[in-house]
Amino acid sequence: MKTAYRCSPFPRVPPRPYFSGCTSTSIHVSEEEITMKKRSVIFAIILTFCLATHSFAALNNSGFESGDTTGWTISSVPDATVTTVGTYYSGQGYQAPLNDYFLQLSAGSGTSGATTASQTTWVAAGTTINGFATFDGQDQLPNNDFAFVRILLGATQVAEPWSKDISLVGDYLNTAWEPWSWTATASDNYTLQYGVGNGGDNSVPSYAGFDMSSPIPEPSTYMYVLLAIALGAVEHARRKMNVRKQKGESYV
Ligand SMILES: [Ca+2]
Ligand SMILES: [Ca+2]
Repeated sequence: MKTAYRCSPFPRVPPRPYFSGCTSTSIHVSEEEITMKKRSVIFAIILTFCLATHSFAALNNSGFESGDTTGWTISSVPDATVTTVGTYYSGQGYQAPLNDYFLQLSAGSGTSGATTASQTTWVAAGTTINGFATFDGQDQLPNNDFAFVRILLGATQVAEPWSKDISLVGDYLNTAWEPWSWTATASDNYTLQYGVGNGGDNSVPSYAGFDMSSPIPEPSTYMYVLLAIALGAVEHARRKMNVRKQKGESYV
């Protein structure tokens, strides 16, 4: 049978000096307050750690909804066009897949490189980035114009989650909007790069379109938050038990 002795003359755990004299009521409130404060601090530390290490630092103007290329670094070849549009027609009609605007790049008249738009940001391990891309091929083989979505670490390409060229879509043909995604296996400062270029010669430039929404933290993030909540609850229970022991409560 469970019996509780709030002011037991023979406490199982020697009371602290301020527990003497049967002043347990006022002491009880004080200990609970201390426990709650400590629990809150621990909980905040765990949450801060989780959010700092497992959430994605969103790209600036990722969906081009500012109506321009704010936040993006542009590298273009001669005669290239870099613009944000809402609709566009070339063989088929294109409309922004996400909200009102998307980025449209043209291959210009260069052959040694592509027209690109790049942005570097911190990506936590396990985070997935999603987007949409389309290739509007204006040329014919052997002039193999191309377009891509690449992930870089510095100058090193670590992934190419989407790419198209004339050899894949056919002469003078284009694609609908196509989804792409990439998941970081390690945390680092990655560069997301969109591009389109000429192949073979420097004429008849092809086009490409790009759009994306704001990245969403992976389910793993929520798992860590749940873990933090669980740890907070365990810590609370442990401290509550300690308070009861100090007051000499028995649960035999
Ligand atoms: Ca958009
Ligand atoms: Ca071309």
